[in-house]
Amino acid sequence: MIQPVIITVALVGAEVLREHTPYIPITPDEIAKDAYECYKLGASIAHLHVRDEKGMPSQDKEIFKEVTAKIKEKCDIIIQYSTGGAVGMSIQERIQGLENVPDMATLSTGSINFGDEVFMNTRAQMIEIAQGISKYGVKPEIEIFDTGMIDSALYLLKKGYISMPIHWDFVTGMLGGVRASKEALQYMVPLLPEGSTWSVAGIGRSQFEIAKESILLGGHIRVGMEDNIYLEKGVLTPSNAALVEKIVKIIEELEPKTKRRVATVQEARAILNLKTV
Ligand code: KMH
Ligand code: ZN
Repeated sequence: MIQPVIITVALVGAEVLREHTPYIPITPDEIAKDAYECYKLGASIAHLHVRDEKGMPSQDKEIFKEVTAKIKEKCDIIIQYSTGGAVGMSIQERIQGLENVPDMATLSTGSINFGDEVFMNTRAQMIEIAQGISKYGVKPEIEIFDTGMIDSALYLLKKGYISMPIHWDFVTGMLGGVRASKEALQYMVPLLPEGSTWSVAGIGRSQFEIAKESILLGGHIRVGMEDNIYLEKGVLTPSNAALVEKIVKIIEELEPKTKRRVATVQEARAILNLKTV
């Protein structure tokens, strides 16, 4: 049986600036245009962060609303908001966009170093975010930057702050977090409760290699300029679409072996137990 691969595109993130690459989308129009181009190539989830008028990370619900409306004018890609925002933001600031009721929102179940700073998620903060997500009936995606974060999420599940079926995203290859390796996935995936779905993101150069491992192991994948700004060694990607195009090619090349192809938005909604629109 064909098992579709859901492609998430993480379009902008909070850390990549124009000084790193001129191609990072910043304005609502640029983000929406990128989302639509990626959708046409096969992406079915847009993982969204937004930026202020200076191009700096923001979690302003009005900017989220504008970006969401601009994307929805063009296509029905699944909208996933970041509740991670940028390091140093308060939890209330990070979760304000939930009021717009996106299809999905992220929930990181642990803290991790981001450069010289800490992306902070204490247990009380995780609970506050989980409660916000549940209040608006949004589906969480559990962000796992390191292995122990799986147990923290299972604690939230046991206490009823999140519920099955859980969708997980392993964000691999951050310095200080879980490695982007097949062995790491082989360790983590069996820890997930029956009925879970999961995807893998690889930071920096690991993006495509770990995506391949995920496809082979039955997972879904995330690509995009939030995680990686290079198409190949030393070559900046000219767009998010080019990254999606590259992963689609990889999925197609692996298809004789994996019997997997790119999921449509409708298939992704069914796999993730999201309501159909
Ligand atoms: N920008 C990071 C500090 C998420 O989107 O939920 C957090 C992050 C995770 O990107
Ligand atoms: Zn993010």
